[in-house]
Amino acid sequence: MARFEGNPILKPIKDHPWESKYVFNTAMISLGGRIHYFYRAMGEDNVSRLGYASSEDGCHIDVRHPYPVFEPSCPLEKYGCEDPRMTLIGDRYIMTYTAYGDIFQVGITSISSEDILEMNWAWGERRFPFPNTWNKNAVIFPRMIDGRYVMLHRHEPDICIAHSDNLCNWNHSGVVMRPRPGRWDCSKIGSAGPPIELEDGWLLVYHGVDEDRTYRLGVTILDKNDPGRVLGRADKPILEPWEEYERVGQVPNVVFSCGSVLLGGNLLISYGAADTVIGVASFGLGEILDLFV
Ligand code: BMA
Repeated sequence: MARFEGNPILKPIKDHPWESKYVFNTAMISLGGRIHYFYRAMGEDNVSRLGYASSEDGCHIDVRHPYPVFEPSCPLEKYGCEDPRMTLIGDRYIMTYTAYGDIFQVGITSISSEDILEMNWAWGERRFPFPNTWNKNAVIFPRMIDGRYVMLHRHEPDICIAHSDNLCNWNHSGVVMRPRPGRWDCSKIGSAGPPIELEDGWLLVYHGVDEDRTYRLGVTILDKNDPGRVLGRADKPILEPWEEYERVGQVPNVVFSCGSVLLGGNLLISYGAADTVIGVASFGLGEILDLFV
């Protein structure tokens, strides 16, 4: 495992009122030979909006949009749109995020690949599939499984599963994984980015919170044809707050991921650090899979 030595890759920009204080949890996709980030930003008004940046290698950012690319648009989002995750289905990226109003709940929208490449922020309709339910950390699998779309979401404190025929209406259907008493993930858990398909299952990175509210990242493998079944769950976390930028900030001792990308034999994971800046870390896939044997 190696953190990028140039971390943090993204910091707040004082002169941009919407992202002057914190930039953190970020969707991460690989498209058109570049890595694209849609990151949560907070500024003067403490409302979360999404910013956009991109990079050839995921580490050195050379494009950054000066304005928010996604903002609250209705009372259900009055305090912000947080923690985006993106999954390619057909030629559209489906984005799940946390809509924060009187409660926080899952929001879903989408954007075409072409619009991302042209930096034309033409998002589709926004939907809120679990009305009046406190719910967040939703990730969608990149293909149908057994004829249905599949989502993992979080009814505190567990990772749960939901299914859909059309990506619009979702039926919650049970718990997939619970916190483990006495461990680093004892208090609550939630998916990081969308699951990644490997030969023998789905690799899911997730965050676990302990009694001291420290956020770490761990990994689990879900059954390829029945993703509600956990085949393996690594004992130890793969990333925990250690560097100063992960320990000190808006919320101390947090690494929180909303996406990763497989580049050759490496998994590049992006993460919000201390809810203040964004870092990346690279893991050999072999190194991760060894955690399950
Ligand atoms: C969670 C979310 C994340 C945040 C984390 C740590 O509940 O709000 O956006 O990174 O707490 O503060």
